[in-house]
Amino acid sequence: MSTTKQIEQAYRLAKERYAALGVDTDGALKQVADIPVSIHCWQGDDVGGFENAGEALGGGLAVTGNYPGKARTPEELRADFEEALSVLPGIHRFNLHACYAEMTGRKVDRDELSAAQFKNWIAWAKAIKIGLDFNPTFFAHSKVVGGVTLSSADKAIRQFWIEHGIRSREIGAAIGKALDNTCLNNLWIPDGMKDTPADRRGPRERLAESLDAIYQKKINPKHNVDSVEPKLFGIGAESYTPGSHEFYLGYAVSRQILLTLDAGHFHPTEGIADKISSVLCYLPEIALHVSRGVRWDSDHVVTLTDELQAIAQEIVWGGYAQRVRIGLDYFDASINRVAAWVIGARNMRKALLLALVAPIAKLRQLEAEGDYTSRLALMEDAKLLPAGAVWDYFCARQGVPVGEAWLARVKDYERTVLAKRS
Ligand code: RNT
Ligand code: ZN
Repeated sequence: MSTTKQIEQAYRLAKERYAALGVDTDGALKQVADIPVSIHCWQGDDVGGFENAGEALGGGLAVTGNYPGKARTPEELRADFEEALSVLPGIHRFNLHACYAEMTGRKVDRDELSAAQFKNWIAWAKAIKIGLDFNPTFFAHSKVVGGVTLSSADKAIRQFWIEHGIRSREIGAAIGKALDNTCLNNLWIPDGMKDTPADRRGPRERLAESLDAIYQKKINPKHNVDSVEPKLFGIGAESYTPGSHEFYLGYAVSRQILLTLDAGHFHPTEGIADKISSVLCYLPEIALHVSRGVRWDSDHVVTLTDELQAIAQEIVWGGYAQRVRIGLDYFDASINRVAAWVIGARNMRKALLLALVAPIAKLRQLEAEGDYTSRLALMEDAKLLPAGAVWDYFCARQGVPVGEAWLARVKDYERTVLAKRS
């Protein structure tokens, strides 16, 4: 491991190298810490939640692996997340799902949930000074009948889920108000069909109607902002999902709510980076679920791929840091879950840093001059600029372990805490 002196020396050299290309690394370090990344609660317990409803996950979501030590209680999940936070540089939020409700006394169903079941989460977030985001949970429940919720032909089923959506917005508003920090309320439904449908129109029209019922009530956008998340397909919903990209893009633009682009929800070679500046021509803000698709899975731990870097470049180079709510979305039960959080979150921030130290002004100038040869040449050489030294220095200044040193801490937590869970 490097000493503080070595880290500083390496940074000084890197800074000079970057400065020659017109890049201000000190400025980049100031910015990169302040971009909030919302970390999903569900990596900590395999999308289990705490309702103990005994329902299988379903909805095309599948978590594989049985690595020991998953959080079994809200207290454990909170402790695990704090452990992850302790090795993460920069600002983070925590993204809750409605199924992480804590029943106090009477068990309430999803259509009766209120902020009361989230008061411990709110108190905790306040205590550790993080913002919270929220998601209604439209899966792992007996009222998902025939794989559908808000698009169901059965009015009673639809109504139950509409009520859940309404309750979730009220919870989001209570969270935002209590924390004085806007809560992103993201809606994703599993609705779809395994095989070719005979009616593509009905479910979509019903879905739009259900959504209008959920979003009818005006809520102070300082407390809660709403977003809808499209998906191309899921396991068991391979042929049709009413909530497709076009459906929700049109819905979000016409209702002026947010759209959530999940990196794993499109065709395997279709990235979301290029969609950011397109959608932001028509919406004030969007949300991201940064994920990694692998073949038919859309939820592998985020790694520092070209796609991730392209996403971060679009956010940073486009000047959209204030208009894109970055969130992570993946779940892997085959490795240490705290480490999974850490790896994905650190990669997200590494990608943001890489975008911030790229010689973008120079690249833009070359482009404006029509010198595409030099643009390509610089873009490629810039890939091996000493960003690692900047990242190490950033981690050191943030008071978190440098390089892979975080792993020893998480392994220690595994030995002393996680391994004791049965
Ligand atoms: C599912 C969506 C959704 C979920 C979470 C658990 O494909 O990506 O965001 O991952 O709601
Ligand atoms: Zn998602």
